[in-house]
Parts: sequence; C-alpha cells; structure tokens
Amino acid sequence: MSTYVVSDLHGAYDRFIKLMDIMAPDIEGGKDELYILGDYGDWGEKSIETIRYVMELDRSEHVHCIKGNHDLMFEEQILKPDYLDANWYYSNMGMKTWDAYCKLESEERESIASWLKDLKYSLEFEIDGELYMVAHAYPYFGNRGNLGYLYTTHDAVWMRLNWDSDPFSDYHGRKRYRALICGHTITSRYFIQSGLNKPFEHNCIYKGPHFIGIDCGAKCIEYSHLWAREAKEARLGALRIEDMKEFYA
Ligand SMILES: [Mn+2]
Repeated sequence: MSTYVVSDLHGAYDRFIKLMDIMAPDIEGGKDELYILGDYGDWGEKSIETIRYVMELDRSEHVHCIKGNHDLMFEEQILKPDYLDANWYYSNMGMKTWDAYCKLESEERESIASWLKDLKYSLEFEIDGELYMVAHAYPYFGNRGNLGYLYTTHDAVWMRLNWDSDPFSDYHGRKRYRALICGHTITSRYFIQSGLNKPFEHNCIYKGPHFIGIDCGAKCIEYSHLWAREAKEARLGALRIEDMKEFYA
C-alpha cells in the first residue's frame, strides 16, 4: 500500500491528469490512498473541470479531500451569491471559477456546493508507526473549546508558515506527530527564507524540520505573461509518504 499526497491544483487540470498518470495510484483496486490538500480551483483556466474530476475521484473511499482557503472562499460566495466577494473574485482569481459555476445546471451547482461544505480541515494517518497530519495550511484538531484560538478552521486554511515553523509547538495533546504535510505556500518561499538553494531549477517539495510543504506553484503555470520566473519554476508536485518519493508534472 502507498499513500500519495498532492495539493493546490488551482485549475491546472491538464497537469493533474499528467501527474495522476505518472503516480498511477491504485485507487480502484483499493491498494493505495490519495490525499488532496485543497485549493482545487481559481487561477487556472480549468477550475470547474478540475473540481469535477476531483469530485469524481472523491467518490472512492481511498481518496481524501481537504478544504483550502480558495475552497472556503468559493463555498462562502455560493452562500451569499448576491454579494460578490471582491477579495476572492479579483485578488484571489476566483473569477473563472465563479463565472463557470454560474453557468452550470442547478443540479451540478448543488452537488459542488455540498461537496465543498463537507470537505475536511485535517486528517491524519499512520505509516510505519509514525503519525502524520495533513491540512491545507495548518493543523486542525476539531472544534475543541479547550484549545481556544490556537486551532481554528481559519488558521487551518490560511496560516502562512516559515521555513522553520513548528506547527505543533502549541499542541499539548498526547499524540506525537512526525510532521504536518501541507500546501498553501509555494515552496520557493521556504528555500529563500532558509538560505538553502533549491536542488532543481523548478520548484520542489520542501522537507523542513517540522513540516513538509508540497505546493510547487501550479497556480502560476498559466501566468507567464505576468510572472515569467514564477511560471517557469512552477509545477505540480506530489509525495509518496512510504519512501518519500517525489512526483512532478
Ligand atoms: Mn491556499
């Protein structure tokens, strides 16, 4: 059995199909598990296509989807359709997602809305006796009053880590996590902060002291007219936890 983790698809449908071909997780046979850590749409041209495909995958009990900040903004926009959230629509490039969504049949709109609502903020799994948590940006332990503000759904999708952040430093529970695996921040930021050189010309997965960042910047793929360097470095990355093998498209 293998466990694959990918994040921040951002409408990069063609790259995701390519990556799935390269990883070839055995979902149907139930041998492998696939975790997708959120931000399915926005930025890329094929946001709705990506969401549709992920929803199809998510029908399997071996696929586990997490909510990202973009998915939360989309969800909130659906709940308040008369008030356009400019922060999502313009600043976070939700326009293609929203415009395409509004043209869908009501049945599909409803199924997307209910899928977004049900996305989890975190999940955990054990491999070789080591416990991992996956979340879009930051740990989430459920709505527990005793942990107060330290762990909110807001942080779970929005928090920005630094290269040496310990996302479990305020956690005083009995579990011992090997690492958080998250997306949300393009990994080049961690390499620049830490003074490490990236081992490749393209973005790659960041294996830090307390967390593993896997967002390799797929949202920039279609923006070479704005950010030539970012777009050139961008790719979609995934990690297989058992042997820490990296996959890129
Ligand atoms: Mn994000």
